[in-house]
Amino acid sequence: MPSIHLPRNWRIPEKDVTPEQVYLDRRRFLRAVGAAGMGLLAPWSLDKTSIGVADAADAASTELAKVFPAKRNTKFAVQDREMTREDIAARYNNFYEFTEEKTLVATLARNLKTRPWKVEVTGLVRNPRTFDIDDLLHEFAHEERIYRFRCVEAWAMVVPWAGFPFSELVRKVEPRAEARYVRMWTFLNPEWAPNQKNSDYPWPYFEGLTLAEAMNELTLLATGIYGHELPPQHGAPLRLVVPWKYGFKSIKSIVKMEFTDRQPSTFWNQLAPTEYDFYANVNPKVPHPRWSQASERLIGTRERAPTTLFNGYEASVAGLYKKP
Ligand SMILES: Nc1nc2c(c(=O)[nH]1)N[C@H]1C(S)=C(S)[C@@H](COP(=O)(O)O)O[C@H]1N2
Ligand SMILES: [Mo]
Repeated sequence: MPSIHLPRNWRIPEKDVTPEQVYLDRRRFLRAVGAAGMGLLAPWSLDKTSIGVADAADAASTELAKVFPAKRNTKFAVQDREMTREDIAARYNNFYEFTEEKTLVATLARNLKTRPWKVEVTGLVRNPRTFDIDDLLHEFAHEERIYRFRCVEAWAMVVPWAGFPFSELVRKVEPRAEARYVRMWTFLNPEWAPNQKNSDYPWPYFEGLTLAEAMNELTLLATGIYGHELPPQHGAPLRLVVPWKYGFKSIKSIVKMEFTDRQPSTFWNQLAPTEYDFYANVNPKVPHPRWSQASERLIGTRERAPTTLFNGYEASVAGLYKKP
């Protein structure tokens, strides 16, 4: 579609002012036109010699339009709470690599360069692989799921992620019998992320799950949110989402995973072991040493609501923690 310039969608200022539905309808329209145009209707699109540097962005956007919006999987819905408005969720972020000021993350994280981007999967697996993010987008069937999300700081939101089950990636790489955990790392690049040079945190951010947790049906590798690819502040181009755990487990902008036989140490546990444990399962009865976890604030509203065990996902995950 050389005639339609469609930049990366977080740079479309229009996105901020267009009601989400209009915006999505427009993307669906572009996707339909793109599909038809590549086939029969637009002979100029076959003229490879005209595809120059300027068209590379168009090509990337056309590819993304094949993935987003992903088809909603209605099995994963939230009945008792409204979805958080996109402009609220996208302006209230934790991404300490950039800043510790939630409302400034979106602006600073624009420096995150998400192409090219590789994700190395290594360790105790039969098929170690390094995925290019664009291959990963197409190799794994994407779906949309609406999840509750609960930060350890006692705020909560409800957002539509797009991505694929972590279990699908596990199946591809085939962990060896000894593998019990998976460890994950975020990028290290102080040129993009000022707080990686201005602070004494043990960068890069690292997290981990048990293999059973990674295999749970709720565990998602997300590449999108609100019907489009992840904007940088939400952890582009690939982040973890484990909705029954406190938000810090859901590591952003993943570059590497390692399957291992030992429980990995984690960023926040290393910094403050008495405050942030490896499991970090949402539990109203276990207060943080400095505040209660009994209730939570719903961002974008004036409401507080009671916290629920496993953030409302007890039926899916309680079995993971039953002593044999
Ligand atoms: N790499 C990285 N991942 C991270 C964080 C971070 O600072 N760096 N913050 C975590 C915390 S505390 C939360 S609550 C969520 C916030 O995700 P959101 O900004 O998309 O809502 O990301 C998590 N993942
Ligand atoms: Mo958090």
